[in-house]
Amino acid sequence: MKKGLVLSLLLSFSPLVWAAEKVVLYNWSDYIPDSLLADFTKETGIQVEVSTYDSNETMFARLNLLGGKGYDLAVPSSFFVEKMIKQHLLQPIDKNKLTQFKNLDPKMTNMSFDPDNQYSVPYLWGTTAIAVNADEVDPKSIKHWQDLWDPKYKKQILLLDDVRDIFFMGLKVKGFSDNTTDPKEIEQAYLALKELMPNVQTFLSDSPKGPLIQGDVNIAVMWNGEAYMAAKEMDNVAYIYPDEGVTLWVDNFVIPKQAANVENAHKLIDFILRPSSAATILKEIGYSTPNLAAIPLLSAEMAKDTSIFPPDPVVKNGSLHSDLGESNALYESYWQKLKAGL
Ligand code: N2P
Repeated sequence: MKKGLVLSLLLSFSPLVWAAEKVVLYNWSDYIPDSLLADFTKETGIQVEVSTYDSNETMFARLNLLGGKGYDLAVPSSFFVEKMIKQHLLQPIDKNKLTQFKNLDPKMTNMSFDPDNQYSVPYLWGTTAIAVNADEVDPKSIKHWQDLWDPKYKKQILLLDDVRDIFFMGLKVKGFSDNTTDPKEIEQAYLALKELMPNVQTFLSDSPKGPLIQGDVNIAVMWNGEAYMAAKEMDNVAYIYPDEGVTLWVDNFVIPKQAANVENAHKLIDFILRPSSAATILKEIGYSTPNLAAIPLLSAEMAKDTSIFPPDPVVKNGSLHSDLGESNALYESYWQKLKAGL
C-alpha cells in the first residue's frame, strides 16, 4: 500500500506523466508532414497520435459510431462539417485560444457551411482534377471531362475512391449540377460513369499518386497535392483543369463533441496556423493554403504553381459539394454498383 503511494507520487513528478499529454488527430492520409508534428511535440511535450482515413464518408462513419469519442481533431471537407454540425457531433472551437487565427484569408473564413467558424478552422483547400504522365499522354489533348471516355485510354485511368468527386465527372459530362438531388440525373451520371469503366484501372484514395509514379496508369483523377507530390518523384506530370470546371474543396479542423484533450487540440491547431508551419506543409504536400501570412514564405516558383494555387477562372468555375441529405444514399448505392462492375 505504502509502496504504491510512493510509486504514484514518484510517477506524478516524472517525465513519464508529461509524456502522457497527448492529442489524437484523425486526418486524411499524406496530409501533414510527420516532421511538423515532431516539432510540435518537441516544443510542447504533447504527443500526437495520428490515425488516417481516405474519405469523408469513412471518417464520418467512424466518428458517428463512436459518438465523436476517441479523437480530439478531425479534418472533414466543408460539406461534412455541415453534416457533422447538424448531427451534433462537434463542439465549438474557442477562437480566443487561437492566437494565429488572424493569419487566415478572410475569404476562407465565415463560409456558409459554418458562419463565424464556430466549429471549424480551415486547414487546406484544393481541387480534384486530372493528373497525367505527360510522357505518355499529351496534356493538350485533354480539355474536357468527356475526353477521358476515349477508348484509347483503355485501363489507363485511376479514379479516386470518392463518391462525390467522381460523380462530379459523370454529372458534368451530362451537363448537370454536381449538387443535384434529382434521381433521374443521378442515374444518368451513373450510366455515364459505367461507360467509363473500361478505361478505369483502379479506384484509390490512399496515395493515389503511387500507380501514376509506378507507370501503372497514365491518368489519375485526383487531388492537386497528390499531383504535386508525384512531380517530386517523376519527371513529367501535368495537372489539367477541364473546361467544365472541377471540384473545389476546403478541409477544416473540427473538435468532436466528446474529445478528451480539448486544450491540446486547440494548441495543435494554433501551431499549424503559424505562417511557418503552413509554409512547411505546403512545401511538403502541395495543397493550397488559407493562410495568407504563409504566402510570402514560399519560393516564387511555388507561389506561381497553378496546381497549388488554381488560377482565378478555375476557382470561379469550380464547385464545392454541399451536403445532399437524403440523396446521399442514392449516390452511395450507385457508387457501390459501379465499383462492383454492375
Ligand atoms: C490527401 C487528401 C486530400 C483531401 N490524401 C481531399 N479533401
